[in-house]
Amino acid sequence: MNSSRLPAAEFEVEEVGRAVHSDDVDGQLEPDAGMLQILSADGTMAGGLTAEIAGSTVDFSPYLSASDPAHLRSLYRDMFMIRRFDQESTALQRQGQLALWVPLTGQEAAQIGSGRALEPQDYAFPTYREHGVALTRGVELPDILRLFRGVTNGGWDPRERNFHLYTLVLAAQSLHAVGYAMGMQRDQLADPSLPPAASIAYFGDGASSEGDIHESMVFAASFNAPVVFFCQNNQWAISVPSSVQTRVPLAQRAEGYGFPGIRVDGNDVVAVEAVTRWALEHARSGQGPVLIEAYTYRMSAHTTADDPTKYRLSRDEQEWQPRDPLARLEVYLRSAGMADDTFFEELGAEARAMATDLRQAVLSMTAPELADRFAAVYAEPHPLVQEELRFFQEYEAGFADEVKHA
Ligand SMILES: Cc1ncc(C[n+]2csc(CCOP(=O)(O)OP(=O)(O)O)c2C)c(N)n1
Ligand SMILES: [Mg+2]
Repeated sequence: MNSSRLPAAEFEVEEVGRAVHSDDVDGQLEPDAGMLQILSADGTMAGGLTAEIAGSTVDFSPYLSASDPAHLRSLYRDMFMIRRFDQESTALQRQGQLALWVPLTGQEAAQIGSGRALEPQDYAFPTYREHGVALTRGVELPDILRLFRGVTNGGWDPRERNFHLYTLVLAAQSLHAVGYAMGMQRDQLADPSLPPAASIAYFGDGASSEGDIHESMVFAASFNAPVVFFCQNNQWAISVPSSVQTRVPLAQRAEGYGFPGIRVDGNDVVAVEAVTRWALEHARSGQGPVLIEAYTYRMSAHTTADDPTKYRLSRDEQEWQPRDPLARLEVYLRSAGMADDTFFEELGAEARAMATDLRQAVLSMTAPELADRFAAVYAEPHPLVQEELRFFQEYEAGFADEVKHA
């Protein structure tokens, strides 16, 4: 792997004393430093994909789907549907139907590619942005919005999909993923007839600075846990550029823990899928953890509560437009004769129908009784919670007259 050292982030101090990033660093690491790619931004597919990992050459050919038209179309389909889902969810939030929305636009290839690499017995631990991975795990899309409408504490049964609930505490899910992987490792020892399985921990460039990530990686290495750490480096942690989180490409950190680290073009769905399939197989077959850094770009706001024009240049956003993960696959599918206008038109119609159904599903979601929330605090009744419930009920009863006259 490339071992280039990047310049330290330089800071200026504003009058108010807040550190700001200087323009010369501009939030960008060297984009191509050791990055694996097969489908380039202009839609050209390379002949193969190899990399030097831990002193030997790995050939990703057995994991590549580049020559399978139906598979490539289905990858495109997933990316297209989840982008449409993202747009509709943003609109629903703007219309007051969701409390908040976390957009994924720009990260479709990183999520669909890695999600499609998983086998049913593998287990994924997402952050709050992994709507694309949720789609690949068969989570019903309206269920994701139940959380953002505030009508549930979860949204789906993680055990049904081997897809954990969204985790908002940065990096906490990486510890869960390692613990789960160690459990699967022991289950496998106890019952060798179980299919080998791995877990995958999703996290961001900002979360990579959390102590939980360090602890997870130490444990994973010490116990040779079957876990893949999948870092989507979308180059921003809200308003903080990734160059403040690290002086080296994040994938290089794996070397210090003693397991392979791979930097892949996170906007190249074919490469992401191949590399993740390799990494999962590596983990499942007892060879230990792998760190994948999917180098991508958050093309939208951090959440609908954020305004990126306050801290990044539209010039940078425009620079990433031509590297769009969907556009490059569309160019390839068309030029290789694997998809025509009819395919894209039908997909457009299918996505519009999905968005209509999604909207109806959201509008028909009923709010839970607030009093029921008190029962979800502890498994057993608790005197303090019961006292608070009584207070709440008395408080609500104080408005009974108003409700009658309304
Ligand atoms: C432990 C913790 N600290 C801070 C936050 C507030 N917070 C929420 S998202 C976020 C940025 C995370 O950036 P990154 O890990 O790059 O993921 P991204 O949002 O870009 O997908 C922060 C600081 C939090 N949720 N949890
Ligand atoms: Mg980020």
